[in-house]
Amino acid sequence: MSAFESTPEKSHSRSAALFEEAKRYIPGGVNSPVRAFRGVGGNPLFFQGGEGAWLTDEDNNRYIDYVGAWGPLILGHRHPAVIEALQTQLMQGLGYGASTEAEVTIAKTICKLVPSIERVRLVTSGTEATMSAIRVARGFTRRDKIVKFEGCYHGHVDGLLVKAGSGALTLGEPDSLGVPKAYTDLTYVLPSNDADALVAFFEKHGNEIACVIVEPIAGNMNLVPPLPGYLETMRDVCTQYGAVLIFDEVMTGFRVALGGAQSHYKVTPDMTTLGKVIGGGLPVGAFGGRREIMEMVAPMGAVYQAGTLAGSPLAVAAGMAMLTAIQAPGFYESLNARTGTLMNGLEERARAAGIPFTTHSVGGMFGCFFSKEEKVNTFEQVMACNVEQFKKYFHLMLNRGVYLAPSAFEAGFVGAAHGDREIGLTLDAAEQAFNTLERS
Ligand code: KE4
Repeated sequence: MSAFESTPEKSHSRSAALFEEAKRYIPGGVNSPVRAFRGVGGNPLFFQGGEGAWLTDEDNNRYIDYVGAWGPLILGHRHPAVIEALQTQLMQGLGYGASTEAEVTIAKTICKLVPSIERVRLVTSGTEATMSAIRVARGFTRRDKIVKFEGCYHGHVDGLLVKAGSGALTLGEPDSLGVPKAYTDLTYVLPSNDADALVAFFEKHGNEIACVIVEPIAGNMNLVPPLPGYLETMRDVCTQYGAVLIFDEVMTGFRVALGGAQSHYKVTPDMTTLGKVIGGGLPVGAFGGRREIMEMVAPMGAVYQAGTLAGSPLAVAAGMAMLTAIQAPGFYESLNARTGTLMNGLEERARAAGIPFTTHSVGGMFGCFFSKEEKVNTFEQVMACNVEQFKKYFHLMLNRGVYLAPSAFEAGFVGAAHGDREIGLTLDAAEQAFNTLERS
């Protein structure tokens, strides 16, 4: 088929029917907003299963999957080692509300792979991890105010659903109904990737700050890596003013390198939050860090935190199978190479079609931008991208069997199951898509 022939529209009738029924029982018909396709238009897909790098929807359409359940499935769908670990655990039990050897094993593994984590506590989502880490940082410093950055997302914690204040005001404003102003009055929102603004802020407020929480590689405003020196500056000001530096590695942990973004950039935080990959696709989050900080956590210390299903034997079994597999020699070199091949191929094809397009990638994470910028490095530049062009591209790719994140503000994920065939098919689909888009 030539690069210019359009492919027949896929039928999504069963997904559409399920969506109508879902809306009768679930707000917006989905259990998490981004799944509703409001960022790209049209009805969301409902999926029946996955295998390797491939997803099958309820209308039996198959797609190469670059969402990977939003990051956890770095080995692809239904990896044999994960399935086997789950089957073995299923024969033992689903959970006890008491401790298991597996929790010791995964804690030891996390502390080994991320040396800045001397003590770690498992929870059941990234949100719980960031919420708990902030509480511990406040307990450790006896300070209340926190700093986050525009464009970074850390889960739906009240004090983090905050958008930048107007003008010079760095105090945040609620970014969701139901979040009391009193919460956001404790949250400063600073511009992303701006070391000068960070230093100036800390010179004025540094002694008030309990913690700074940052996605070391922003993955929730599409993918925007830190500018050279930015994380180092953040580390320095936190040390200077006694603020706890929290790297939210829920998405980047074990995704960009075996030791996460902190090992990739060689900047050591005081605390780290994790999720996604460490659960192997099941609900797991974690927060951890320096021993003296983590010993504040109940029952050892006075900062309370708890969870019925924390350390679930099933979730830990899946997570441990994944953490074992990613330690294979050459795993990340191979992942980096495949992501790089995909990004270079997309840029080449967009350039040949005269479409303004640029990418970022780190390890198995990538970001694609319909932008005239050489590289997109700030929240403002992300917001200036051509979102309408992305929406058309998303649907052109979907109709050619490639499932991208349904939002111009999300990162994409390459996993070990994306082989040469999947990358080649993706680039063929992209060539057709770029040649169909209007040159803007
Ligand atoms: P969860 O509570 O959704 O497990 O994790 C929250 C979270 C925390 N920190 C970072 C850096 C994250 O990326 C996330 C969640 N990521 C989104 C994807 N951008 C999850 C997808 C969704 O919200 O449905």
